[in-house]
Amino acid sequence: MRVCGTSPVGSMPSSDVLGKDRDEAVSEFVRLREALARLDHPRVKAVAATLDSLEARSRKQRAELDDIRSGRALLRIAVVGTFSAGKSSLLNHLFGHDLCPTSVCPTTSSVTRFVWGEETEILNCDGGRTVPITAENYAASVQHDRGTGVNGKAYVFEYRVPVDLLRGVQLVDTPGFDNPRNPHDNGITEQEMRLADAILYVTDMSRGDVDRLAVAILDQLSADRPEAPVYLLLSKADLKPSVESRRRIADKARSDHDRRFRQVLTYSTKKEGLPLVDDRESLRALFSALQRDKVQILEQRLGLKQRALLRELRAKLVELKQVIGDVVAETTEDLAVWGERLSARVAEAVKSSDTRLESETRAVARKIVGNCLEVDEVPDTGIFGVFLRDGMIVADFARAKSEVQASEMWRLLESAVNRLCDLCADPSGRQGKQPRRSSDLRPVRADCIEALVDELQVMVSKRYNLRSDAEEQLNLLMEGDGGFPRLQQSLLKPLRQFVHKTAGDLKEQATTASDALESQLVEMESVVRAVADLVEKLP
Ligand SMILES: Nc1nc2c(ncn2[C@@H]2O[C@H](COP(=O)(O)OP(=O)(O)OP(=O)(O)O)[C@@H](O)[C@H]2O)c(=O)[nH]1
Ligand SMILES: [Mg+2]
Repeated sequence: MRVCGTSPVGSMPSSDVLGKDRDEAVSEFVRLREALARLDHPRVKAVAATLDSLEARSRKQRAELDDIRSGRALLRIAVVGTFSAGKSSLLNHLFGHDLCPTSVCPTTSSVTRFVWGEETEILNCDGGRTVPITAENYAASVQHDRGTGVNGKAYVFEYRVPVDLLRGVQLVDTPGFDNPRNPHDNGITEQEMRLADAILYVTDMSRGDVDRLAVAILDQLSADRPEAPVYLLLSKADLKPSVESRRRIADKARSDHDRRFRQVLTYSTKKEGLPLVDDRESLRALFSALQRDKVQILEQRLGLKQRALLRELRAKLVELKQVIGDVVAETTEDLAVWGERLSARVAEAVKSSDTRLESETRAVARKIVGNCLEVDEVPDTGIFGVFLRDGMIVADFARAKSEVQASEMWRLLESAVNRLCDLCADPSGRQGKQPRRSSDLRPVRADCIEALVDELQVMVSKRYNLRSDAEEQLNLLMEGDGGFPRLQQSLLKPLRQFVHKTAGDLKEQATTASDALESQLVEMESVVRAVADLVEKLP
C-alpha cells in the first residue's frame, strides 16, 4: 500500500523557540510588570492585567517543556470519527482486552484517557477531582443510555492499565460525531481532537468514503493546527468482501485526502489475515513511530504554542506602548496645565502678600506717627529728637562733632519723619496725622524707645507675606544710620526673614508639585523604554 508521510513529525520548526531568550524575556516582563504596577493609571492597569494572564501561560509552557524533556509528558492520541465507526472496538482490539463498551447503537458517552499503569485503575476525573471507581461503575457511566442513545452527563475518565502499547502515550476514546440523539457528543469529541498531539480518524469503510462531516472538521483542524498529524483508519474492512472494493476505497481515500492524512490504514477487528485488511502491523509500526518521535512532536507543538503566545504578547506590548505613550502625552499636558496653575497661584499669593504688606506698613507708620508729638531741638542743649507721647526717640545731637554733622542728623531725622508721614497717607487721599515741630521740649526716656521698637518688631514679624520691594520701601523709611539704627535693624530683620520664608514656601510648594509630576513622567518614560526594549527582543 501507498503510505503518505510515514514520519509522524511534519516539516514545522520544532523545539523551544526562545530558549534562553524566553527566560530573559520573562524576567524582563516581570520587571516591566513591577514598573507598571507603580503607574497608577486605569488604562495602563487594564493592559497590564492581560499581560499577567499571558505570563501565566508562558510559565505553564515552561513547565510543559520540562515535562517533555524529562520524558514525563505523554503523547496524546485521540481516536475520533463518526459514532459507531468502531473506535472503541479498535482500542479494545489494540489493548487485547475489552475495556470499552461497544455496540451498534451510539455507545460511548464520555471521554476515557487510557494510560500505562502498573496496576489497572480507573479514575473519574470529573470537575477537577480524581475519584477511583470500579470497572462496573465505569462501564455504566461511560455509555449512553442503552436503547435511547441519550445521556445527560459526559464524564472524563483516566484508565490506567499495564499495556505496553500505552508506554509514553495516552490513547483517548471519544463519543464521536453525529450522534442524532446527543448533539453534545460533537463538541466533546472536537475538543478532545484539538487537545490531542496526534489524531486517529476512524471511518467505517463499508460506508464507502470518508464522510463529508469528517472533511469539514479535519479542514478546520488543519487550519488551526497544521502541525497535528492525522491518520485515517478505514474500519470494518471485513464488511467489504472483495479485495478490489477494499483497494478502490483505500486508494480513493489516499488520493482524495492526500493533504488531510499522513497515512491511510485499513483495519478489521473481526477478521484477520485478509488482503488489504490486516493493517495491524502498519498500525503497530505507526504507534512505534509516534512513541519514537514523541519528544519531537511535543516540542514542535509547544514551539507553535510559544510562537502564538509571543505573537499575542507582542501585540499586547505594542498596545501597551501606545497606551503608555498616550498617558505620557496626557501627563505632559497635565504638567504644563499644573505648572500654569501653580504660577498663577504663586502670582496671586505674591499679590495678596503685597496688599497685606502695604497695609501693614501703613499701620506701622501710623502707629509711629500717632505716637509722635514733636520733632525739635531742646533749646540750649543741642539735643534734637522725635518726641513721642511716652518719651523721646533718638538722637542726642549734643554728640554731634560739628554744626554740619548736627544739621545733617537733623535732616535725616526730618526726612525719616516725613517719610513716615508719607506712608501714613491714606491711599484714598485722606492724610494721616502729621507730626509737628515745637519748641516746647520735654526730657527723653530711653526705655520708651525700646518699647516702641519691640512693639514694631512684634507687629511686623507676624505672618505676613512680604516681598523685596516692600523691604526696599522700609529700607527707605529707615534710611540713614544716624537716624534710627536700632529701629531699622529690628524692623528689617523679621521682614527679611519673612520675605525669604514666604518665597521659600511658595517655591517649595511649586517644586514639590512639579517634582511629583516630573517623577511620574520619568517613571512612565522608563516604562515606555522597557516596553520598547522588550518588543525589540521578541523574535
Ligand atoms: N464487522 C465489523 N464490525 C465492527 C468492527 N469494529 C466494530 N464493529 C462493530 O461496530 C459497532 C460499533 O462499534 P463501536 O466500537 O462501539 O463503535 P464506536 O465508534 O466506539 O461507537 P460510539 O461509541 O457509539 O461512537 C459494534 O457493533 C461493533 O461490534 C469491525 O472491524 N468489523
Ligand atoms: Mg465507542
